[in-house]
Amino acid sequence: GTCGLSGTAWTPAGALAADPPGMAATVVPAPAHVESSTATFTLGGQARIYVQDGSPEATKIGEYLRGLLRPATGYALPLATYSAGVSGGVSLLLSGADAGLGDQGYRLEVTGTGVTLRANAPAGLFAGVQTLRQLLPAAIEHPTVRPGPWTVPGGIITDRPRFRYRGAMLDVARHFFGVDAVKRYIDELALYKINTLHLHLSDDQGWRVQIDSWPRLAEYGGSTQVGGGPGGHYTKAQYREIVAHAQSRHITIVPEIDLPGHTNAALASYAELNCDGTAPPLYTGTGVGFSSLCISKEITYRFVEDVVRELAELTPGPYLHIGGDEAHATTDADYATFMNRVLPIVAKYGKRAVGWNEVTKVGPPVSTVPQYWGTGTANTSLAQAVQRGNKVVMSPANKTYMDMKYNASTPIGLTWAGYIEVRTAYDWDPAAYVTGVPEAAVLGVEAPLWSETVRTLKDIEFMAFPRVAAVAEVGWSPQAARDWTGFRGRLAAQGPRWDILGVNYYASQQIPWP
Ligand code: TNX
Repeated sequence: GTCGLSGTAWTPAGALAADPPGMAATVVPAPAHVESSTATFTLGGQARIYVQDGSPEATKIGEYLRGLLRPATGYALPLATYSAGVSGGVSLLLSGADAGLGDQGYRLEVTGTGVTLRANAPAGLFAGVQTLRQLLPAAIEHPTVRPGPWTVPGGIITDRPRFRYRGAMLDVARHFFGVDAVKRYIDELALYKINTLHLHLSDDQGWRVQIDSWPRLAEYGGSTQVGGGPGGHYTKAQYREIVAHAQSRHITIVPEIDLPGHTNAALASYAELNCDGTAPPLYTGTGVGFSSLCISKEITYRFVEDVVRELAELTPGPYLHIGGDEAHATTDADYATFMNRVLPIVAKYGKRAVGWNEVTKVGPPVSTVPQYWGTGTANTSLAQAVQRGNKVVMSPANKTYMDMKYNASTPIGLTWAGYIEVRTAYDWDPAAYVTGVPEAAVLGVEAPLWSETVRTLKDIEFMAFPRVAAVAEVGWSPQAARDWTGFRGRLAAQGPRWDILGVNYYASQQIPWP
C-alpha cells in the first residue's frame, strides 16, 4: 500500500489479520500506520494517568479515560502530572506529535513500561483513547470488576483520518427518541471515531425542539409520531444537555430543520404558514413529498429566520442543516426562490448551511455543503457544485442508509435503496463514487438512520451495528489501509465488546464472530 504520512515502514491493518495478538488485529477503524512490536504492557493496580501540567483539555480526557478503565479494573487510576521518564501508566500529551497528524490524528506508543499518547489537539487525544480502549481486552467494558489481566499489545500506531467529517444521522422526527437514548447512541458512536451527529429535528410527522418564538411547533407539532404514538420534543435545556454530552465525546451536533418540504408538523401548528390560511391535520403516516411552506408569503421567512436564529444559538458547531430534499409539492422556481432567501439567513447567524443534494439545483454559495443521498454514480448539479468549490458529505443511500434492511429477513427497515449487508456498507470509496466528486471535494461521510420503522433504542442499535462501524472506517481509514478480509476480522473483535456493553447488534453471517 501507500502511505499518506511521512515516516517508517508500515503495514496495512488488514494484512495483519493472521497475527491476532498484534496491535492492528482489533482496531476499527483501521489505523493509518501500525508497527507492532513483541512487547506488551499490562496495566496494573498502581498505574496512573499522567497528563501534561496545565492542560485542562488533556485533564478532561484523562478523567474520561479513567471513567472507562475504572469499573472493570477496579483500579484507582489517579491522575498525575506528567514528567519525562514516568512509567507504569498512560500518558496523555498535547505536544510532541508530528504536525502531519493534523488536528484529529494521534500517535500511540505502547512499550513494556507504559502507554504514551500524543496529539496536536484534544480531538486527536480523544481518538487515541478510543484506539487504546480497543487494544485492551473486551472485558474492559464491564461495569463491574473483572480479573484481567489488562494487557495491551506493544508497538506504535500513527493515525489520522482520511476525512474530517465522519457522521451519523438520527431521525427523531418520524419516531421520537429521548435524551437518554441519544446520549447512549453518542457514546456508542464515539468508540468508532464518529465526530458528527446530525439530528433530523423536524418532518411531516413531528417537530422535536422547543422554539420560543413559535411555541406551538413543539407543543402541538411535536405531539405525535408515525403510528400515532405520543411523540415528544426536546426542551431547550434538554437539547443543550445533548449538545454538551456530545461535546464531551468530541462529537459535533448538526441540527436539521427540513425545509421547504417535510413541513406538515409546522403547517399543522400555524395556519398562517399555509398559502390558504388553513392548518392541515397532524400526520402519522410514512408518505413523503406532500407538504410545502408557502413560498410567496413574507411570514414564511420571518418563521425561518426565527427558527434559524434560535437553533444557531443552541449550536456551538459550524453547521446548520436546512433539509431541502423531496420538495415534490414545491415548484422548481419556488424552490430556488426559497433557497436563495434562506441560505443567506443561515450565513447571517454565523453557520454553514448543509442541504440534501437537491440544494445544488440552485447553485448555492461554495460554503454550502450538499449531502449526497442518491444511489447512482451520476449527478450533474452535484458535479457542477463541486466544480464551483462546494465540499460534499457522502451518504449514498444504497451504501450508508442504516434504515435499509440487511436482507429479506430483517424484521424492521425499508428496502427502496436495496438490502445493505455489512460488506455493502463497507465496500465503496467516497472519492470514487459519484462522477466529478473526487477526494478533494469530499468533506466526509455520514450514515443516516431514518426512523419510519425504528421505534426504540434497541431498534437503533440493531440497524446501526455493525454497519455504522463500516461507514466509520470508510470515513477514517486510508483507502490503502482497508480491505474486507481485514475488516471482517477486526469487526468480529467488536462483538464481545458489544455483548458486554449491551449493544443490540445484528450478528451478520458475513462476520466470523468469536
Ligand atoms: C428518503 S433521504 C428521505 C427521507 C426518508 C428516507 C427513508 C432523504 C433526504 N429523504 O424522508 O425517511 O428516504 O429511507
